[in-house]
Amino acid sequence: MTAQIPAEPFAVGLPESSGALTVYNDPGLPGPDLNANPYFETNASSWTGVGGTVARSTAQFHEGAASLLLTPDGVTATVEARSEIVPVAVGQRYRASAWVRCSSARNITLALVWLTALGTTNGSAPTSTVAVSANTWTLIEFERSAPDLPGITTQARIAISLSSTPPAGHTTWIDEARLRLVGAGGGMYADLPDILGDVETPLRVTIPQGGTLLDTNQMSLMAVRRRGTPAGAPVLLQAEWLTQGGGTTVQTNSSDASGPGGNYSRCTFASVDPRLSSDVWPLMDTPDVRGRYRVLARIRTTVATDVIYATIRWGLNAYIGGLAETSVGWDGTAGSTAWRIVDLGLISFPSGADPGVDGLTGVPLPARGQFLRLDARRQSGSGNLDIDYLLFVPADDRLLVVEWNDIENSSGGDVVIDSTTETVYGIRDGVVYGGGIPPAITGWMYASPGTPNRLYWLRSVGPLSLDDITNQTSLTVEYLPRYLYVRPVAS
Ligand SMILES: [Ca+2]
Ligand SMILES: [Ca+2]
Repeated sequence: MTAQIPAEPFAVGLPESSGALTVYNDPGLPGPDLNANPYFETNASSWTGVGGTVARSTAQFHEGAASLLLTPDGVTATVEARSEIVPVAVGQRYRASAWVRCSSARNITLALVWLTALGTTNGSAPTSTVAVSANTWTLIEFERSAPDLPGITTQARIAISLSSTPPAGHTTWIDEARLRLVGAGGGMYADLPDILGDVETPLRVTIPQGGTLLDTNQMSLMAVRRRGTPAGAPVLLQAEWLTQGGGTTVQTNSSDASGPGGNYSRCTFASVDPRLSSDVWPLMDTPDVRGRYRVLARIRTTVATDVIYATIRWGLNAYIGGLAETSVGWDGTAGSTAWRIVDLGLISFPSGADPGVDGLTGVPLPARGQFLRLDARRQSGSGNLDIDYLLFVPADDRLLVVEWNDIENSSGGDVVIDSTTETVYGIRDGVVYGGGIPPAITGWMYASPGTPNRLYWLRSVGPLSLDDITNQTSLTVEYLPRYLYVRPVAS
């Protein structure tokens, strides 16, 4: 028998730092490339030609110094360059994209082919066909959710094709041919490194050069998910993915909105609610779906002084309940036509009674998504309401809102959200410029060992806090590992 000797009579370890974590303002950014060879810089591996040949080519390139050359055999009806097959998950949304260039003006199609575990195609593949000019690089890009019917989709590949028996002279170059998971690109969240210790610990979050946050009316929101697989939580619902209702249509691409293609919805109030609705969402039934979420909408009004109200309604298959209306336009003192992220209130997945766990085993039960509906009405004015996306921020753990204009200005300095001392302050050259009135909601941030910790960061929220989709924030997260009794030797 060996005796366990306490290493040191300390219950607190040495300070740990995450290093700089970059959080992007756009929650729709896709994650890393899922296919192995999108750029063709070294070879043409992982790609197959059908009705023609594929080979690496340095004659043309959109990225780096090489691309994939697809040469039709001149006799096959549909000629295709196919990627390898990669795993996907039902209900998750994927972005397919490729730059293409053809020796002749013609139509070129990008397809996202869903496959079962057996490798058989699952339903018709969504496609996007673009008429390209001769010898001109053109981007083809779209997003789609992996379907769960009629079979189970577990794999996918992308394919670039030329139809109508292309002649051999329709040589086509392909570059940056990518398949990516939407929302996995560090938009509005950062995953913390494994937390040391054996109990939860408060976080000190520093935003270097964060003094730019201290503009009048600027507010930010921080929250944490630290159970299950945080990446499995429902987060982003783009307006353009939803069923467009009364007086509401998807608008052509705007670079200041999130998503490819037509990327926001415009409500002209020409007819009545609902403005946007969704069948059951998300499609995944997992314990990670469960929870209370704060629903935020990225919106703008085309006339600054319009008085507009919005509300979210939800239920199992149709709406059975709703939240109080929220004013999303003119607040009576200041108005803007810029994009803002406004709070519509709290909802739960699932709605109604939820045991949470199997009472016999304690194992968390999967939870189902919900029917969702956004209603909006114009109380006064003449303009439109534009809706970019709905965002679901976990609200059943820690959640904090900072009103930066209450903080003393340390222009050019850092700002700190310090849950160890429960203060928010500006600091420059090691000198504290002072805290102000406490944040509106003070769920100070904690992280836990033994589970993934995902920190949500919404740089600009609230009715007067203008959101720039191209913005990003650098966060440094520090903490002291905490132990129930003693700190082990290895820490
Ligand atoms: Ca390339
Ligand atoms: Ca959008």
